[in-house]
Amino acid sequence: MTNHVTLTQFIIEQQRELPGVSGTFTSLLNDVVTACKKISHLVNRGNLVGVLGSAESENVQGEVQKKLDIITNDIMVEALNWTGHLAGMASEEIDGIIPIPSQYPKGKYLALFDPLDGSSNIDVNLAVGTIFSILRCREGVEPAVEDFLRKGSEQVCAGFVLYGPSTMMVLTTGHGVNGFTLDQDIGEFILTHPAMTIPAETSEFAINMSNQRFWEPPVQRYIEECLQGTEGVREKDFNMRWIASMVAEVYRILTRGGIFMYPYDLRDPSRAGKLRLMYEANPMAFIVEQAGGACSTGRERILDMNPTGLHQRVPVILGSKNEVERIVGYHLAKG
Ligand code: AFP
Repeated sequence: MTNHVTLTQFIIEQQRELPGVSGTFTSLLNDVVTACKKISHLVNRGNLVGVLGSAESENVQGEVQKKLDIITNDIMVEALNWTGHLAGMASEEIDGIIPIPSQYPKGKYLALFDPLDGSSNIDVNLAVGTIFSILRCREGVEPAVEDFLRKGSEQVCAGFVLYGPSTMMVLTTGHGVNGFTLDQDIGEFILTHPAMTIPAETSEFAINMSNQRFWEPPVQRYIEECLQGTEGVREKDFNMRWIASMVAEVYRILTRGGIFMYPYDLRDPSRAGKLRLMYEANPMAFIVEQAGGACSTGRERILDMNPTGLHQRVPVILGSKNEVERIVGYHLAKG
């Protein structure tokens, strides 16, 4: 019988290598895994359990919430708030920080999450996911917003779970990227994709083309050159994908390379982009860089950004390193 490595075993063995490790982080990760298994089950059951469709509410970003946005947020909070591993939480669905109820002990980590990314896909039965980011917190303090507003390069761990044809967890603790598949029969994530790496070259791009007229010249130039294919300066044909679910796009890039962009958008100068720094861009940037790829706003490495707000939006260009560097070069050359 094959000796499968479970996610818990993998993390315990990885943590053993590090000095002074208490096991708290492994336990915290198990809390996240428990929540994501519950979410996976609900997403899979869909309308059999009446969870699809819109709720009668908007989130802090002014977006109409799906019922599952609210339910999955509650699942994350309820799985994480009592275990004593966290000092506080922040969610894409909630305005301020989420404190740990006073009756529970506080831990030394902060968790930030997008409980159901790509939720507009849920009613059409396409891939959605959960994205999470773990930061260390000063011990013994009641965390304030400033404690969460730390550079992406300070993340202790980042991961996402893709609820697709199979449920996958992709994880980094700063020592490469590993992928685990949920074995539904035994309820365990099993290491199936060790040491994931993103090829430096690609001929596949993902961008919402309907926003083309709002892009800045460097992105216009890059996409135009891709579209010219063998007849243009790139001298090769490109393929396009757009799933409208960042977890699914990043997973594809981790498995076969590619470039994903939600660039700066001239529609509304007060909103630098669509994606949120703390819940989407930072964790994905950590994962992508750990897999050998790159992630930039076009002008700045995402992981170097000093966050200014819990729900700050940023332009995101990520994926195969050579392509990201080319687009950054176009920004530096001003188009
Ligand atoms: P939702 O969670 O509101 O569906 O947004 C998903 C997302 O943040 C990201 O996962 C997608 O890549 C992107 O937005 C899709 O944006 P468009 O709706 O412009 O295609």
